[in-house]
Amino acid sequence: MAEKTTALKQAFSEALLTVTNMEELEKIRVEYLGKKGLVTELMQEMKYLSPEEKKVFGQAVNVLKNEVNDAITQKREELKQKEIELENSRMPVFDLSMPPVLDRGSYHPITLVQRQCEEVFRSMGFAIEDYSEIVTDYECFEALNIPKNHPARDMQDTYYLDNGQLLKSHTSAAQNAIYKKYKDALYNEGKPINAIFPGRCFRNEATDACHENTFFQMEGVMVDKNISISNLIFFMKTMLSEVFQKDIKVRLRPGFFPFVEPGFELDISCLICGGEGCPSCKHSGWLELCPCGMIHPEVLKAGGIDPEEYTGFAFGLGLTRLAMMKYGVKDIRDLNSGSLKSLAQFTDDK
Ligand code: FA5
Repeated sequence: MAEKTTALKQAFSEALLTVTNMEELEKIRVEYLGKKGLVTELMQEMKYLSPEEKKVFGQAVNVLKNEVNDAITQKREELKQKEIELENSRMPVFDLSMPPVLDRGSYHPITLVQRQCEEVFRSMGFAIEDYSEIVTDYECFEALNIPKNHPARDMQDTYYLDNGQLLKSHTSAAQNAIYKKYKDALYNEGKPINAIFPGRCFRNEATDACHENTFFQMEGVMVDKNISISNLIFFMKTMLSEVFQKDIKVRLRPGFFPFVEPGFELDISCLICGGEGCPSCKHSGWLELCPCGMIHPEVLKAGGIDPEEYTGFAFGLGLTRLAMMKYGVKDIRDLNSGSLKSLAQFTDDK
C-alpha cells in the first residue's frame, strides 16, 4: 500500500507542474481530492486491511491528503500573484512629467462658446484682446465713471489684494486700457476701435443656479464717428443668431450702468424651460445675458477719446450663462464642478 501513496504523490506532483491557470488547478483538485477523487478512493481501500495496516496506511493517506491540499493552496497563491502581475503590466504607466495625452481631453463648454463668439466677431473685423484678471480700482471702477462710494459698487463686490488691487468683477475693467491702446490708430488712421475681450470675472456673492462667484464675460466695444444704437442692436442680433444657429426670443429693456448712457439689459427667453420659469432663470422665463449701451462720454474721455467727435457702444456678454443656454446646463455651478463626466460631453462640438 505504501507504494500506492508514493506513486500517487509522484503523479500528483508531475500533474501540478503542468498547471498554468486556475481552471486547470481546479480540475486537478477535483481529480485528487474530490468525492470520487484518487486520494479519496485510496481511503476506501482501507476496509480491506488489518487494524495495524489500517493505522499505518490511514496515517500515510492523511499525510498525502494534507500535502496535496497544501500544494494546491500554494499553487493557487502563485497563480493569483501571476494574474496580478499580468494585470499590472497591462496598466498604463503614469508619468506626471509627460505632456497630457490630448486626445483624452475635451474642451470646456465655456471655451467652446467663447471660441464661437470670437469667430463671429473676428469675421466682422473685431480684434480679440486678453486682459489681466488682477486690476486696479481705477480700471475696474473709477475709469468707468464709478467713483468711490458710488452705490453701483455694491453690485460688484469682489476680492481685494493687500496692495489695493482686486480680482476684476467685470470685463469692462479692460475698457480704459483698450481705448488707450487703439486711440492713436483711431485719430491718425481713422481706424475704428473694434475689440472684444473675453475674461474670467470674480464676485463676492451668494451662488445659485444662475450665479457663480467665478464666471466668464466677454466685453465688446466699437468706437468711431456716428456709432449709434442701431449698430449695437445689429451686432447683438448677429452674434446671438450665429452662436445659437436659430431664432432666439430676446428683449431689450432699459438698464442702468454708470459707464453707458443710455444703457440696456438684453435678456433671452430661457432655453432651459422654454420661458415657463425655472431655477436657471430665477423663475422669470428670461435670463439676463448681455447688458449693453452707448459708452458714457466720461468713459471715452478717461480713455483719451473726445466724446464730441466719437461715439461708441459697449456690451458685457455673460459667457458662462451663454454656455448654460447653449448646452442646456441647468445649474451654472456644474460648469465649475470639474466633473469630467458631465463636462466632456461637449467635446465633439469644437
Ligand atoms: C456688467 O458686468 C457690466 N460690466 C456689463 C456691461 C458692459 C454693461 C458694457 C454695459 C456695457 P452685469 O453685472 O449685469 O453687468 O453682468 C453682465 C452679465 O454677466 C450678466 O448679464 C450675466 O450674464 C453675467 N453675470 C453677472 N454676474 C454673474 C454671476 N455671478 N454668475 C454668472 N454670470 C454672471
